Amino acid sequence: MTQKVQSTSTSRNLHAGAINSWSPTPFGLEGTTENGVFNLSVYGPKTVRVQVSRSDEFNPNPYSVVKAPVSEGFEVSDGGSFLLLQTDYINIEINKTPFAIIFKDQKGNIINQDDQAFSVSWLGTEVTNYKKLQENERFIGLGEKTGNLDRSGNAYTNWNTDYFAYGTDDDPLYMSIPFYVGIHDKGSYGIFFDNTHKTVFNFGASNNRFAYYSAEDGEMDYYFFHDAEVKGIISAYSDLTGRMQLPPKWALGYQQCRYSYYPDSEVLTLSQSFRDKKVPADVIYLDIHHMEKYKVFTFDGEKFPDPKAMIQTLKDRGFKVVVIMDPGIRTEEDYEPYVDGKEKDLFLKYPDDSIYEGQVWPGWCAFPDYTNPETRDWWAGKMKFYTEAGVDGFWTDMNEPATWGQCTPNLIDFDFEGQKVSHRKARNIYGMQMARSVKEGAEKISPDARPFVLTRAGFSGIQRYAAAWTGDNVASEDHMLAGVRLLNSMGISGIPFSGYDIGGFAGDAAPSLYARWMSIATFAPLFRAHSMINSNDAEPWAFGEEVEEISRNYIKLRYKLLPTIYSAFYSSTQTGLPLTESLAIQYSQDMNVFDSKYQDQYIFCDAFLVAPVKSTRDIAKVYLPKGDWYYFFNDQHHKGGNPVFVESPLNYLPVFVKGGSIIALQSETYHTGEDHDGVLNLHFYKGKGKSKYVHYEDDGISNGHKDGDFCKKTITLDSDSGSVTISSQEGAHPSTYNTYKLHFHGFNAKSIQIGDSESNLKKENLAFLEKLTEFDPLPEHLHPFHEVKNVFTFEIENTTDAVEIELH
Ligand code: NBV
Repeated sequence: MTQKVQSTSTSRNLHAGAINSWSPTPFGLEGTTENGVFNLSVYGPKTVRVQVSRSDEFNPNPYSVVKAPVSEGFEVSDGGSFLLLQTDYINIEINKTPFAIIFKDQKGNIINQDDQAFSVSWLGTEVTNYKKLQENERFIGLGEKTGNLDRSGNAYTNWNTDYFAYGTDDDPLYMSIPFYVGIHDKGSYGIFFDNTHKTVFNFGASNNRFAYYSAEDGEMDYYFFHDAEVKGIISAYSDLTGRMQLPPKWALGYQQCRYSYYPDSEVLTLSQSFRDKKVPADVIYLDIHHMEKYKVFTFDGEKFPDPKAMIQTLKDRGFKVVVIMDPGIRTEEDYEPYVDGKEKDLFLKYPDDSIYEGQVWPGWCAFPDYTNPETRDWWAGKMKFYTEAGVDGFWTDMNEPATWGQCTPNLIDFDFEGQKVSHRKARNIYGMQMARSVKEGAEKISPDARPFVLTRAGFSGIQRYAAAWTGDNVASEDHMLAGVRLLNSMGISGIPFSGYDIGGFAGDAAPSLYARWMSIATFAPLFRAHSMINSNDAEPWAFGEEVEEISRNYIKLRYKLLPTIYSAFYSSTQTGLPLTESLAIQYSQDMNVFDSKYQDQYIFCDAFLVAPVKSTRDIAKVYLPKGDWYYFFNDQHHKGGNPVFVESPLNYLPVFVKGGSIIALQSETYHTGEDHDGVLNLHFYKGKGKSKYVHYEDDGISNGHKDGDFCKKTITLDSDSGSVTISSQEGAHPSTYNTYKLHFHGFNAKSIQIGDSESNLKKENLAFLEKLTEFDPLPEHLHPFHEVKNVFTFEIENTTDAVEIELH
């Protein structure tokens, strides 16, 4: 089909037109069309890039992608009416008249295709790629986006926005991740539109013909990913845009924040309260009141007369301090960072060379141009101010960038690695470059310590520099659940390390809401409570005895689970897969997982199915996908494929363990720097066939793991034969566990054979799961001891050698 009328006016759609010429390139092929140029390049068997431009050159985004195209592993040929580019996974047919692409799998199934009549088109400077909607197509991902798991029928905008107390359906928020996964009956694929301008993604909103993504300027520059499994697509995307680096272990502990804790005596009391009340915690944040007149790189002399001494006391109590940094620099003539930055010409400017000023907390401010490498270095150098006081982590806020009025003029100039572009192209990347500067600064100052940076704004690739949180949420039940979906969506989009403000930032949480939120966040990658100025106190003990007890128990559970969580973080650095996995990842062809009743459910650390439920509900309907499932607190076995009803009083969040899982727990500790008792509890849950868990340890803080100072063991379970193998240790780091206590769930056995020696199982091997909560009264039928059957334990010594275990 050809398009009959080709308008050249900017007020009507202009199609790229027919292919005029083409030739192979070292990485794929390129050519010209009636109205532009195109280039397809292969980045790997599962990843192909498509660029289409109206001018005869390309101006790619220098920030997101860390991979280069490859020159082998594909074939290019001329099929007559179409060109063919084939990798081991994808067959790409490029129709010649007009230019339009069809992506097929190896079996010839159409996985994704352009709407031929429009494929790549322009409307003025706006460029769009139209994709034919496939039968039963669902769309997931797109990073920090509110709304349903399945994004079909909706449209979203990417434009980094400071949005205080956003609504649970509002868009856009702080971060732009223009990557989504499409799933339909014939397969799944991913698309990453690497254009930093304001972009719109329409998944069949207000039409029944196509999905599209468009940018208000720049080029069509997208990467197409295909794999038989959604996991493979996410891995390919995160391979392209880079993966999270292993965070320091303390960042996985409980973190307490408030806008703001001050003066120093309050911070010290807070830290002591955690220890006195025996609530485990690792991190305390200093929000904007630590500064003098909100000026970054200062401490308020009255509120914090001796920050170094205060931080030292916190360290002695086992706490790390994370400090907030906003980009705005007060334009005050005797304020060193302003004077220095001005002199070195490092701030954003108008095209007439005068400094752009916007108003934020400190008053009128200049804004460092983090898209300029010199500015990034300069800022990084200034961070010594904090590290010398003992600060361990950094929190980059307001980096959309936010200014009062929320309407940054578009004409402002940004360096953009020398491309010299306007705010239209640079806004969405600004926050990520601030986070980058901060991460690089922390690394330069302490090359041996792993940095921790938490950011609000970002773009694709942000996972390389920082963890992310979902900004100014609200203390409501709906927000609690919306936050779970935000994290699940960010996980689909390459950002594994993320969290929400537990309890809600704006407003006052009801005690029950706070308790439930805490229990859900126990199973979130970033575990941080935060609340707004003038709101009620929001520490775990601020809501009465019951909530304190529930919070303490869940926080303790988090610390017991750290061996599993830390190992899952390690694994995510290798695969790019999320720690909180929407069910749509592993069970993408099961339509139930998209049902609004179940869409918040997720898998944590590839083992727990977490069903977030409002605190007002004491019975939850949970969908368990096909397979074996065990209710976490009493081991009750369920065959998946159906919904189940489970009681959900405040002290029991519905959590199930997937059959085949191997979970590692340690004894209670009150912060990550404290020693456990040396026993690693390994829990094996019977499923089907083979499964594995990679147990990972290192010193938790340094970069020694990059040079082999780690301890890694691959533990496999064969549920059918009842056998376990623990590999010999890889890496030189001595394990901190001298004993492994093995717990078998759902297996029937009379004896256990370890290596060559066989022992009959005796009474003392019958284990009971530890009680999760001491808070009474436990409903009788939920009593952890009630249903526990077929659970037995066995202790072995942990050595660096391999071990074979068989159940008979
Ligand atoms: O620095 C104050 C707050 C901070 O606590 C919050 O987490 C950020 O999202 N910040 C926004 C600025 C003002 C919020 C009203």
